[in-house]
Amino acid sequence: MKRALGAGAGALVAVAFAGPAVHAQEASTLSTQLSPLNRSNAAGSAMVSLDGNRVNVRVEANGVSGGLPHAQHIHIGGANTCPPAGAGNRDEPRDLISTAEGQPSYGEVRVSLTTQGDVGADSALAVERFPTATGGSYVYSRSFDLPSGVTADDVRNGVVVVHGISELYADRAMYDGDPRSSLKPDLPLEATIPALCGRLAAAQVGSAPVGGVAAGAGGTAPTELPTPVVAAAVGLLAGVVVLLAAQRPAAARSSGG
Ligand SMILES: [Cu+2]
Repeated sequence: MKRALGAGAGALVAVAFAGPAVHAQEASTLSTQLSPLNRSNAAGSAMVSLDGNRVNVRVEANGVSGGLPHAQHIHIGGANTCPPAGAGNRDEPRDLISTAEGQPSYGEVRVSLTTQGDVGADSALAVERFPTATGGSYVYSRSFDLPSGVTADDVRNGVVVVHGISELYADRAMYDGDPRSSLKPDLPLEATIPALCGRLAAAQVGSAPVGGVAAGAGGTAPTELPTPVVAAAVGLLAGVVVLLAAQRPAAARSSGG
């Protein structure tokens, strides 16, 4: 009886190991902290779960222009990184980095993180289908199939960019001002300028989930919504770790994490 139980547990561990062992270099969960660009005073995080061509993307943004939509994308190409200070080479006293000026760093829009409908590059400026930052923050979560021509490997090199800063020119509460968008001249620069940027990387096992714990400062309702989901994921992971630890010699347990 005990022997049968042991074999069963062993099989379970083997199943748990199959994913990571086979895809050792293909992380299925990516994450990044989003850093402010163009003095946006914003902060955030992004997490991308990959399952073949299917992805779940979660973006949390705080301190972004309130009551306004924020275009957000996975950019792929260029140097696969966020633009450094000084990347904006326009004749601009504040050294602002337009979306176009950032492209040598993060490449072009390949996935549009819309709330519904198309997620391809054609939806890059579909303003009505991007999340609105009620109260200056939002949490976005959506599962979708990658658009044609974009692979999971592309996404592993992706950079998440959130756009829109209304505080730069004229009325601070709306996208306005004279400077024009580098993407679409009939839009103000404020509507498309990068506000947050983060390069996706394999999520580290044992690290705190991105954006899940350090959300105490704002305490806004949208921030708290997905916590149970994160907690469930962490709980599941912890269960696997405990299961694995139980199968190892005692000496090996201290190295977990
Ligand atoms: Cu973008």
